[in-house]
Amino acid sequence: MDEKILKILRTHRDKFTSAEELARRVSLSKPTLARHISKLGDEGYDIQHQPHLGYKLVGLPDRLAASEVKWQLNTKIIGRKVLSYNVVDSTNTTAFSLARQGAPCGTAVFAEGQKKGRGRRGRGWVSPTSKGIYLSLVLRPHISSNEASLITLLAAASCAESIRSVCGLKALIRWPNDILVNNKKVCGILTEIETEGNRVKFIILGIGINVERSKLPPEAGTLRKETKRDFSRLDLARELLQHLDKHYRNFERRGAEDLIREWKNLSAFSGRRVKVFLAHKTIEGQAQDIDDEGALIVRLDSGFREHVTSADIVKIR
Ligand code: BT5
Repeated sequence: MDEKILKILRTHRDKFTSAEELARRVSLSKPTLARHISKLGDEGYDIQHQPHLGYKLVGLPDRLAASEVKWQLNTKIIGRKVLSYNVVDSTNTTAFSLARQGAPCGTAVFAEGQKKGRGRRGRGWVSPTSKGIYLSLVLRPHISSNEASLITLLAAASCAESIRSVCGLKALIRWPNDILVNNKKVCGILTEIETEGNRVKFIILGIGINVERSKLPPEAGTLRKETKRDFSRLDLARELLQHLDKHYRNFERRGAEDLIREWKNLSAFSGRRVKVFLAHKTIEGQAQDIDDEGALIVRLDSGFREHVTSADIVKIR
């Protein structure tokens, strides 16, 4: 019922809808309608009421509610199903179990907060409630497992682009999975895969973005602190889904060529000297390129070109 009321108010955004008309359209009496409106107010919807004019929606709650994320979302695959939770252990864990139950490609899982947000290699992701975006997507690309890192590239390009367009910030990608603004990490990506033989069965793509200031590790930055623009988490979340959809569909149709080209324009490295911490050694050289499986090509001082598939931290000089 609340959804029906909201749908009408959203469609007439910035205009009053008379109480009579609204009540008639949702088949409620006016007093019952008033109770629903008051409940929506408690949930954070700012609905103005003028006795002679009716109701007008003037503000949305600062929550990533599925209905708000989906409202007139212009995507074909990503976000075709959106679920939103209050606080979960990890949206990646939730998405994993949904994927195992057959959730379709593009299913998006949002949470307001995470109790056990995960980074890579057993590290954590600090996820203060309602201060960031915590999103996991179920993806079912037709690729082999050694191409899975292209999905991280795809996510990184989408994150950087959406931060640029919504916040007006020069977001850069630090290969493989970080987004930096003014050299501070504002976003991290965690790609987890389930395989069947050499094929990818599904991928859970987790994205964490720091929006509001709060207690975060020293290397972290937040978008609110870096930008002067007024934006909402909802605007950013919706923009992110649009970019992910654009890149994902293009990737499915045409492969990674366009993606890699666009990725390079957003890379913090391109030609810079980097230090790469691998599992058993540390290498230093010039970051030259990305290969067609998404590995970073580092030219060592000896001239040898090392293809780095999974490094830990890459430092830029
Ligand atoms: C990442 O790992 O950067 C991947 C983070 C992915 C988080 C998303 S949130 C939605 C989804 N559900 C999850 O449970 N996870 C995903 P890594 O490169 O390993 O970086 C982790 C390191 O970043 C930590 O060891 C800290 O040093 C630092 N860190 C932790 N929380 C941070 C934050 N909020 N902002 C910036 N840095 C953080």
